[in-house]
Amino acid sequence: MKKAIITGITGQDGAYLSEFLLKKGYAVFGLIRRSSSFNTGRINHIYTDPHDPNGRLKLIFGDLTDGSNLAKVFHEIKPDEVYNLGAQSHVRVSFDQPVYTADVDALGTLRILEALRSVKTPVRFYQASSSEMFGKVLQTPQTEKTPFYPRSPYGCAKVYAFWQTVNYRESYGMFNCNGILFNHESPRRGETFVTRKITRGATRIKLGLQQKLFLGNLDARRDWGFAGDFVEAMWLMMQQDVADDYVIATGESHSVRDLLDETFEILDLDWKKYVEIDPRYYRPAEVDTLLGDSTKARKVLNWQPKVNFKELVRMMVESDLRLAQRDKTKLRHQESDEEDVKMIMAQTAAGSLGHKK
Ligand code: NAP
Ligand code: F7E
Repeated sequence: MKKAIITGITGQDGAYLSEFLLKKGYAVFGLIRRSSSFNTGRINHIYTDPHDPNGRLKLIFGDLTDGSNLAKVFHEIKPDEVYNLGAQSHVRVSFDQPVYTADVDALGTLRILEALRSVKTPVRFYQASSSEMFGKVLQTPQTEKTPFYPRSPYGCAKVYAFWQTVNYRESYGMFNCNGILFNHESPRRGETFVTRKITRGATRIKLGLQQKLFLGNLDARRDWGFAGDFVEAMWLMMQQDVADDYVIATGESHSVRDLLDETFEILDLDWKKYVEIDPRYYRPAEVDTLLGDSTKARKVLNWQPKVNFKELVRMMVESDLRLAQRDKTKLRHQESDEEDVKMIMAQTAAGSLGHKK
């Protein structure tokens, strides 16, 4: 049975990739950070009892800032494949925490590469590189040959990790792949990324749970795909005879405004009545437009996306509508529970007063 280690298993891609690898028959080992609150919501449905000898998903505490722990984990597990999906992945936040972002996203990758270099069994490494590396694009559409021009601390950290992944491949003959993935989304997307922020906000507005939606730059354009499709490409890269780097994208670009049109139209609402611009969501430097050309992946990996933009938005709206409905029901129950508690307390007070008399 093949063994895979996934860093960032609690994130959007980690959840989809775990499901995918478990279906392929892998034993999956996920690195998780200690948290004061539960952070395994996206993988609870596939988590098995840690004492079950047949359980194929195991979680291990670890952190990309702790190299000695990474080395220990790799030596103990001796994985066939390592997928490095862990990152401080929010571009806006990287401007507030540039040093931390570099520590996790850039040096974290280097720590993994150094630890893997000393593992004696053959191991393949996947690095979650990003279209953010193209930044202020020097060519459209972007391919594996397009030079990088990162526009954020996040983009810069990912460029560093990209080149170290290549450098370790060329210096030590390691099987290292970079997947240069363009934006990919899903119902499991973090709530502060723009797609999910919009589908979540719009569905809550529809059900009366929220009045307004505050956004930043509506003119930015992205090549948005479905995360479930994109994790297949990660795995395909790791099954090739030769390690290489691939752009993974849909080849279609839409603006944030298009996303608003599509989402609010499904809900039969006019977004202009609800959306307000909040400068807090602007970035010091913006990536205006991204469009990927994944011809190489389509030819070599025989990969292609299955879900298009419209289907993706509908999938996210339907899922968020279900969650909003659940929140509304919970709120109603909370209100009636509150009434019940008040009534019981009033009756108890009256009773205990009566008892005292
Ligand atoms: P995500 O949902 O933000 O998940 C990030 C994961 O990294 C979470 O599991 C998080 O753990 C973990 N993490 C954060 N800091 C860590 C640390 N110090 N040590 C170990 N783990 C840490 O991201 P995603 O969308 O799944 O993306 C997966 C990877 O692909 C990331 O590297 C991202 O930068 C890259 N990428 C994403 C896209 C995209 O459009 N989604 C495109 C290109 C590249 P907690 O749950 O504890 O926070
Ligand atoms: O922003 C604009 C914002 O945060 C998309 C990460 O997964 O993909 C992601 O990075 C665009 C930007 O994604 C809001 O200015 C407007 O132009 O959803 P986002 P991102 O920055 O493209 C890449 C490929 C990664 O690798 C990253 O890890 O939308 N925008 N208004 C907004 N963005 C946010 N978050 N919130 C707003 O209110």
